[in-house]
Amino acid sequence: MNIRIIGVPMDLGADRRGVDFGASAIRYAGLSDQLRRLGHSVHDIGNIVVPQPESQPIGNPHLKYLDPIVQVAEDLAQQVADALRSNEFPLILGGDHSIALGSISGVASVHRPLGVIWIDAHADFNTEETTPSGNIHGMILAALAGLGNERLTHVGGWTPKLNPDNIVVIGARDLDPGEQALLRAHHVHVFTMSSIDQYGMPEVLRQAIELAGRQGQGIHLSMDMDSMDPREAPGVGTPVRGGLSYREAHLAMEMLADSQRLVSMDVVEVNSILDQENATARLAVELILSALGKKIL
Ligand code: 4U7
Ligand code: MN
Ligand code: MN
Ligand code: MN
Repeated sequence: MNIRIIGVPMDLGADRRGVDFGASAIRYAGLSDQLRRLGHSVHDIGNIVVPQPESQPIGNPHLKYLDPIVQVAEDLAQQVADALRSNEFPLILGGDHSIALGSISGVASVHRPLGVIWIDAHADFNTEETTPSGNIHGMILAALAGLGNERLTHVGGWTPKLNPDNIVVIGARDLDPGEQALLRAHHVHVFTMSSIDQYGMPEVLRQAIELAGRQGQGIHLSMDMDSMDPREAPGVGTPVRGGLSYREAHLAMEMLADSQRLVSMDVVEVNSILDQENATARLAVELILSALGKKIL
């Protein structure tokens, strides 16, 4: 496979914490070399330009840094669509999860319909009405489904990017009250940590691939590293106890690779300031390798 790596040093969608170093930390952990060792060709185009929070007005407190976030999303969407049209698999490195607005808008402009598997401690299904924080990284999946502020929903000039019936959230364990109501009202498929405990990751992934790819479409994987248990991934902005184990996450990646349905992937929320000896970035590399075909035997 030909892989195009796109870094997005974004820390505007969260309260500034240090996830803007994430892309660099993942590269430093040896991503390109290891992908090449797997037999892929790798084209790293570097980072796209993202303004520093200190240089920007916060703006509306319910939609903090809306203008620069939308601007980056428009740019990233173009880059991602360009990669796909050049027959390259877009691998987007964050940055906070607001970057998925650009990555998925770009993928959905080429692969329509598109399924999404969103592995996260959170569902990122708030709108400006329900958000407790005003942080846009908590609103991205809703925006992609056409809900919330029009500037977020209309990146690329069209909406919605996703049908809720093809959205699957895995690993959720911290949902806000208004967010829960929206998830229910729009029938998003959510496999919480309790569902994973009850049914096991193999069954959850089998159903997730079936639901996200129901009409035979491609699937985008959005991997928020805070889905992992904080013991495995200490370097994330918003750690929540009771997350995925090392093997549960790897099995999910391996099953996605076996499905041969992935068309693109992003990895977000690695916070190298809070990390311990780059452990979270190294884990991110291992998970990417499993998702892109690395087998134990
Ligand atoms: B992430 C939160 F209130 N739900 O909206 C919010 F708990 O990309 C957190 O998944 C969102 O890390 C986390 O601010 C966004 C909060
Ligand atoms: Mn997230
Ligand atoms: Mn999260
Ligand atoms: Mn949340």
